[in-house]
Amino acid sequence: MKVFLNKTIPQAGMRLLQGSTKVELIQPTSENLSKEEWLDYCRQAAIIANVGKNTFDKDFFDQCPNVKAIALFSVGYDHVAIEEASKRKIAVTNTPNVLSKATSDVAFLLMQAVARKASYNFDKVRTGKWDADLDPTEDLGQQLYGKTLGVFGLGRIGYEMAKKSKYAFDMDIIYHNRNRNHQIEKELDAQYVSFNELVQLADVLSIHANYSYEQENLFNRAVFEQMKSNAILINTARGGFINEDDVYEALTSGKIWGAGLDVTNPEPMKTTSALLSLSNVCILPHIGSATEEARNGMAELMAQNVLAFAENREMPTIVNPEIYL
Ligand code: 8YV
Repeated sequence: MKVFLNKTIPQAGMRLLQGSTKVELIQPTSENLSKEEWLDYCRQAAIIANVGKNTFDKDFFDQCPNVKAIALFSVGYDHVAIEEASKRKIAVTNTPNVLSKATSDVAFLLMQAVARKASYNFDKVRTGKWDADLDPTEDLGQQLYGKTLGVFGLGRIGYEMAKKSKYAFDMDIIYHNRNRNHQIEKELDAQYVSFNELVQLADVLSIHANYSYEQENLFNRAVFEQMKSNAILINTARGGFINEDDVYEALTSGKIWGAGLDVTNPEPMKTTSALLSLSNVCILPHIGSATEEARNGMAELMAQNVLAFAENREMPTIVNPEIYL
């Protein structure tokens, strides 16, 4: 079966794909494909093994009628029109679990970086503004011990973030989610709250939900107005959740205290973004899953999904199992 792999993935996955007799791997000759060149490759394949944010919408499916499965190198699938894929019986798989620890580590890192003004302070060192004459009242951070972590989206990544925060800083955990999770409530003494309560009560509000376009700008001026003035906003999910003009206004007017972002809208973030001029932010270039371990796990899982489809076996992490009903 012809498989179009747009980028070379870590060894663990390449080995599986290259070792299979059922798979004929197509790889592009150049790194930077135009949309048309990319589509030309996709048209030749039955399975698309995709790294990155290419869009798989109705138009894509119309143009590539031979495609039968899409194996993503990500847990998020907001760039795929799942209903449209399901209608056409196209299988879509993602890479959950293997990146939960790595991604939640970045949320945890950002929470601490913002609380202790790490990037601002590093800039002081870098630019020769490390003042030998200590002012004990200047540039103070805040402690996280005993504060309240609000988790928006208590899935696998949200759970890992809650666990770390609970055990490292004895934080109280509140969460908002589509469904309640009684087991996690019991384990972490976590409390389910409404969206408004989450926003109003959290000292740190960390976004971990699955993104869909209806949630664009969910975190906007009206939400920031309800948040605590000492609140830290963390986003390692998708940039689209946050209205960046509104968060800039909230950060500069003192409505919230700081923000740590591993995802932005658009990505890459424009170097002209006003957010980059602020001292109470820490911004990273979407590195949530960027560890050897997580990326190897993602590569292996993506390859296992591809092989399962090619060998007519159940795909380990299918997003739309309804296609087989
Ligand atoms: C990836 C991600 O880095 O898994 C996701 O949803 O956003 C990240 O892990 C990115 O999608 C690369 O394909």
